[in-house]
Amino acid sequence: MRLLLINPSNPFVSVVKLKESRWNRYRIWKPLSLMILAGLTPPEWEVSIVDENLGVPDYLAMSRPDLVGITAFTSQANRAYEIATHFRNIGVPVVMGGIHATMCLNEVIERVDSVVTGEAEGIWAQVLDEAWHNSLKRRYDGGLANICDVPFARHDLLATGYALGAIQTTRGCPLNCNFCSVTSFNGAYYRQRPISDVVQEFQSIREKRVLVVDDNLIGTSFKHITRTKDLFRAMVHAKLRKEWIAQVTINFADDEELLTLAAKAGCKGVFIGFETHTQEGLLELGKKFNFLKNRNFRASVQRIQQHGMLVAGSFIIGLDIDEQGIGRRIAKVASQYGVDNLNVLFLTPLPGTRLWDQMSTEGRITLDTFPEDWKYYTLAFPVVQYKHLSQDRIIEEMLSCDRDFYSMSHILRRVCRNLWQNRQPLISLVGNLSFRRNFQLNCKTYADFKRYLGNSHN
Ligand code: B12
Ligand code: SF4
Repeated sequence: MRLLLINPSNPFVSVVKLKESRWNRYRIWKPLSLMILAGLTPPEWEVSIVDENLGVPDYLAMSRPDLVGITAFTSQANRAYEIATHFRNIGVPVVMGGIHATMCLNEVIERVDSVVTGEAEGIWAQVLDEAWHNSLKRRYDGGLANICDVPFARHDLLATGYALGAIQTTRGCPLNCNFCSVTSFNGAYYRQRPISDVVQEFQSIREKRVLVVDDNLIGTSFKHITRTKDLFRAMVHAKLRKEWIAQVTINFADDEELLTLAAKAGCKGVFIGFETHTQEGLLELGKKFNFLKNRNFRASVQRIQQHGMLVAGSFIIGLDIDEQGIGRRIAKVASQYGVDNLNVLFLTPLPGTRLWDQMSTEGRITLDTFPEDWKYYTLAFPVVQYKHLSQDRIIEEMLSCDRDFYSMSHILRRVCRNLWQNRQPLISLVGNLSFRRNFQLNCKTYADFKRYLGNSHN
């Protein structure tokens, strides 16, 4: 029996725009969910993975699978349905799982043969067995997996074309920020994989560079940090010789031993969600823990950088407190913090989040022709009514932020600093140029988006 697993593309997501920007090739990650599903699949199935981010194949020319499994974030849902329709039309059953299928079960179940909600580890074997015997159910629920059951992902699949491999060491987050899906999807309990599994799996990754996909690698308590340090020690001991990047909270900067061990274990950069520079903003987003009293963000960023790591900062634009001028303000704050890269996203209600409930109750969701409009839920489009900023205005704010932060003079200043500090100047240059190019491409994308809004949503 042949199983084909598919990661759908969304043309609005920058990593897909490889033709328009060659810099994006350095940002392509392997789709971990499908590699884990492949890892859970018994050997009697012949598994292959198609990642449409690297190009959409001619499905008709491929040998016909017996079962298709599709994953999708919300922004990939439209394309997922197109693929599902194609395979169902030729008589191949389609199973869909992942975050969108879990949050929008009723929508998805109308468009595929079977939906798997939650995490797959506890249920995938049963799904396959019933597919094998032609008795697929319409719905399965994996719930939250026992973290020790997470298998090694099939890192041997998808051999070429990727800048980074991927691995996951923890799941879940207790913090439940209002815009984020993680607590409702992966649960509030922070689950950590056994250290020996993580180290062994790291060794099986082919790529030199790896994305640790954890939402927060260091966790939220002393106990979590102690485990993270043990993990780093084991990675050093195993002489992995991998270079990796991960998402952490700013609290990463508060523990010198943690920073030293992370750098020794191969950490080359961290991604930190600052979200906003004001206390009111953090309260609005429910991200209170970022607001440690008297935290000096610049000093915190510098402490991380002193260990040779790059810091990419993420901010959200479109909070109720944001007014005209917020774009340039964010660019200025990010420069003051001294981050090496800046990623600004529009405040976007994703299904299943507290923000979604709030925005829909208040009738503020403007792009609401679903499923068509899901493709704009990439956090790079303004999909709701913002309190003080019209849709045109907020796009201008986003562009002015990027124009400012990614001006050639600012890029050169940052890269010279990296050179001077001997802190990955090349990666910093590539990262900055990639963001700058995507900003240029976005100008055209926004013009098209405004036309779409004008025509279909008045
Ligand atoms: C890594 C990551 C990325 C990487 C993806 C790399 C890659 N190639 O996979 C990058 C940086 C590219 C990325 C981009 C985006 N991301 Co992202 N990302 C994540 C992150 C941190 C981890 C995802 C992951 O790999 N998890 C590990 C795997 C094993 O878990 P999983 O995907 O959930 O899969 C399990 C189950 O869902 C299930 N499953 C999944 N698929 C299938 C399919 C079948 C058939 C079955 C049976 C089961 C099944 O089984 C798996 C094992 O249990 C998540 C947060 C999170 N905790 O999930 C956010 C997250 C998925 N991202 C999110 C968002 C919003 C985005 C972006 C839209 C915006 C952005 N700029 O971040 C873009 C969109 C990309 C696109 N293509 O459209 C949201 C999605 C919410 C939603 N409703 O869609 C999340 C949840 C974060 C959040 N704060 O809410 N992301
Ligand atoms: S944004 Fe980060 S800290 Fe907040 S709930 Fe999501 S994963 Fe947790």
